[in-house]
Amino acid sequence: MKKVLSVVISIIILMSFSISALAEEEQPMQDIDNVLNLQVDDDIETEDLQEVDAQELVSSNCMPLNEPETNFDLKNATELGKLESTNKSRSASNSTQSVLGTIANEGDYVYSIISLEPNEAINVTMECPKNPELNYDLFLYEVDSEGYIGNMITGSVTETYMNTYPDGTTKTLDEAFSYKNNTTDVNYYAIIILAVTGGSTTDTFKLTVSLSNENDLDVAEPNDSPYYACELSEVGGGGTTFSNISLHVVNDQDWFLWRAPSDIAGVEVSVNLEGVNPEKSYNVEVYKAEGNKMVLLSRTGGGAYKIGSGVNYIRVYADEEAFTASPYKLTLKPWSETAAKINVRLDGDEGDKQYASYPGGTYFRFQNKFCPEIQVLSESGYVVRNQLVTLTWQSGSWNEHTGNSSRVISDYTDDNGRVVLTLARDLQSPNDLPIALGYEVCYRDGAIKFVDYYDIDGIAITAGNAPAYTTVVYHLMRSDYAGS
Ligand SMILES: [Ca+2]
Ligand SMILES: [Ca+2]
Ligand SMILES: [Ca+2]
Repeated sequence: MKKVLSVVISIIILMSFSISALAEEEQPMQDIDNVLNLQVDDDIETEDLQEVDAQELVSSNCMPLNEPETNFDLKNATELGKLESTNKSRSASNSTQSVLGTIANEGDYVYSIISLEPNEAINVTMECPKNPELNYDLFLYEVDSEGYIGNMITGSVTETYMNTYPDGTTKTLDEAFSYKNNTTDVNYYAIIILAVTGGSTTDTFKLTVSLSNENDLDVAEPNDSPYYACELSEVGGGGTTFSNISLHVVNDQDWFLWRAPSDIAGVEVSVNLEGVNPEKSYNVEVYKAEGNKMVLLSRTGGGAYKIGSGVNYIRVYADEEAFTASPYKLTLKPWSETAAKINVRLDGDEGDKQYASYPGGTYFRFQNKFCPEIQVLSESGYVVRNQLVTLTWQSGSWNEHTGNSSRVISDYTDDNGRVVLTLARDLQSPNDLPIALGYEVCYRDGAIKFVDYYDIDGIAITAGNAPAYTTVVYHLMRSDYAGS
């Protein structure tokens, strides 16, 4: 035990050198009692992907939808080309129609009247003119049989902000809403587009309206804009999948809000369609709100977005061409850049004999190869990507002047927060592992008797500001047959 203690002290001294050389801030040294209280734990926890039914989620009210200052009077407005309301001739359970329009002057508005039968739902999208000088908003109001405006029902009032999309298009986010007629009456409504800022006789907007049966809508609806985003629950370290959601018509779009914790760096967002051609998919975008401006976040590749802590908005929508209505699953896999925990699975060349009970206690044993697998996690349990991990090996027997007394090797974690650091006899410097001198001897009694010669070495693994992982290990020189 005395020997183990002296090796631990020497690891601590070595670590204090390497840490002060590597890190900006010196870490507090661990006290020896803690270091000695070692656990023989060679598992890396892998948190499973959690699954959450969208039924359990609630609508957020993070972005309040204010009524416009304009008192709408349809007598002063232009009616857009008539939209076809529900009629018996519709064979499919839903229908989609689009109309283009312009608004010449700031403050003017145009409208379209639509009727909804009981249990009928509507999805409305307004693609804004591609002109940063214009800001148009979209509303749904009640109207009576005389055409008089009643209460505002819903709307979408984002401020124009030109995002550049991966296909090169530069445009502001579409205004959109969805609504269900939950009454038992046929009701009339006015879809109104208001030119809040600017006007143009040439820059067109495109209004798309879909009607469907409310039974076709998923449980998270209405959620067609950040104003009605569905709030996602906490996302686990292994990621979380949200199910029981769908795109039911071509212009349905689903918005989700995720409050990311402070140790977030990015998130992989993916959508998997259920029960259809796996090559088909929906689009996913992540936005930050700056007031009422929706700012598209940049991708680092595939479905991976670099994001910040706090409120992030996720948008799922389909391409118009070749749209397939389908249920889908939304999966979030977060990662961090803030190391808080180091998990280690010790490994080497001793196979199933890699834990040995010698007089110093039961510790990991290797001979010519030591290759621990390391996983770095953040405070929230998110994997820490691209994190420099350093392994310091300290011989318990070699003198410093021989050049064989220590090795320091480093590498970066992969996308799963993992890295394997290898010291072995046959590797080049600095990964070359010196042989053990065999200063410790242990006679192993049993059916077959052996004498083991070994060193007690020290190991320290550090990553960022996470508490260091330290342990003593047995470094076998040879095992001699001593009779049976
Ligand atoms: Ca707008
Ligand atoms: Ca939906
Ligand atoms: Ca929706």
